[in-house]
Amino acid sequence: MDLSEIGNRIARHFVDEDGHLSVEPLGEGLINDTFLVVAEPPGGGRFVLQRINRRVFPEPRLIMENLRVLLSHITERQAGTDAVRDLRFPEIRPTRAGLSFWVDDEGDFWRALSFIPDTRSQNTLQDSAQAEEVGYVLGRFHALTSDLDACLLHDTLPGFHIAPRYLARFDRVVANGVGASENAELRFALDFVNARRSVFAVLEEAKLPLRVIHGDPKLNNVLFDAQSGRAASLIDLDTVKPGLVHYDLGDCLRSCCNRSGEAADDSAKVTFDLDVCRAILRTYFAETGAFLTDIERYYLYDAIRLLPLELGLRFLTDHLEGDRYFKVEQPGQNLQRALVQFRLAESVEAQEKFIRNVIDERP
Ligand code: GN1
Ligand code: MG
Repeated sequence: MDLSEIGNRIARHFVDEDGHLSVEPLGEGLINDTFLVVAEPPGGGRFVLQRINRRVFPEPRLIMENLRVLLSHITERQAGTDAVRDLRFPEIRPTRAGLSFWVDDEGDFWRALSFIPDTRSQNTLQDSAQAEEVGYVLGRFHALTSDLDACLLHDTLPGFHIAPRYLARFDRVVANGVGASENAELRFALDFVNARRSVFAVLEEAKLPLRVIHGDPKLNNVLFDAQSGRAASLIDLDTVKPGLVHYDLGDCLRSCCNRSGEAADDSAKVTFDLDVCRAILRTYFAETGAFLTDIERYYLYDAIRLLPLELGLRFLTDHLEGDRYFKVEQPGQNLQRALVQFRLAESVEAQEKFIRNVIDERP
């Protein structure tokens, strides 16, 4: 049975009536399996069905608990504010039995979320107006959650974004003899990491405040309103947890400022777009200026350099380990993804002075 058929069978547990369901793959996530389910009347409606990758998320239950805490906090915070700019977030769609997930015969966790209509997502930015919307939505997310006690959230993915741990894992893989190769691209990637070993611990050693973070605010997790083009939502809330805002900003900028996209064919052409960075930071700071401290601001450059390096290292390690974490369509794809991130990190390094100036521009 293929995955869509399995999805179709599972989707039934999330609808009350026995009408026809169409189930199609949705999005480009590299971890979970995601489907759009369209239920014909009498049940009616559209929703998003996901199988949580248990190899990545050891306790999927915690994801749903976090989601409840987060959504109720945000709903409360948005009540009474300027509703025109309210962000929309997916709601949990329970099973027929009223549970927040369905566990199948294999022990896999499935959950359903409401579909946010009249929006679209993108893999590359079109213009600086969109960049401003991205900065707004991430800043607004941090502002809305700035008074949510981070201790109320579980760590759904222990070690996520703790860069020295990725380096330690890489070292273990390489120490096992994996990666010794004449392949020039692989050699370049291994040397690239080794030349930057001291960079990986910078954020962890900086004693920065723990806040509520999104964890994965890359461009295609921003939904834009289909009519107005304004940011309407920040989706993919599975990695929301206590962390450093630096992970979020670094991740958002490595995704948006790479105008060639994460899947660029020619990594040599990948650069970090300073204008996009400026536009995102301007609107981000406008939303977060009230609580972001000078020390947090000081370390933003380090985050902008670290996050592409970190993701590149994660792709590279997964390539060396046989593509067990990130989905691939063909062998070598995780190495190509790593090269894209390393070229991006190189472009960040080359523009350090300018990026620091942009960070220092006050809104
Ligand atoms: C993964 O599955 P997806 O595409 O939402 C990864 C992110 C990476 C991203 C790169 C839990 O996110 O950290 O930045 O791929 N998520 C996890 O595309 O590892
Ligand atoms: Mg994700």
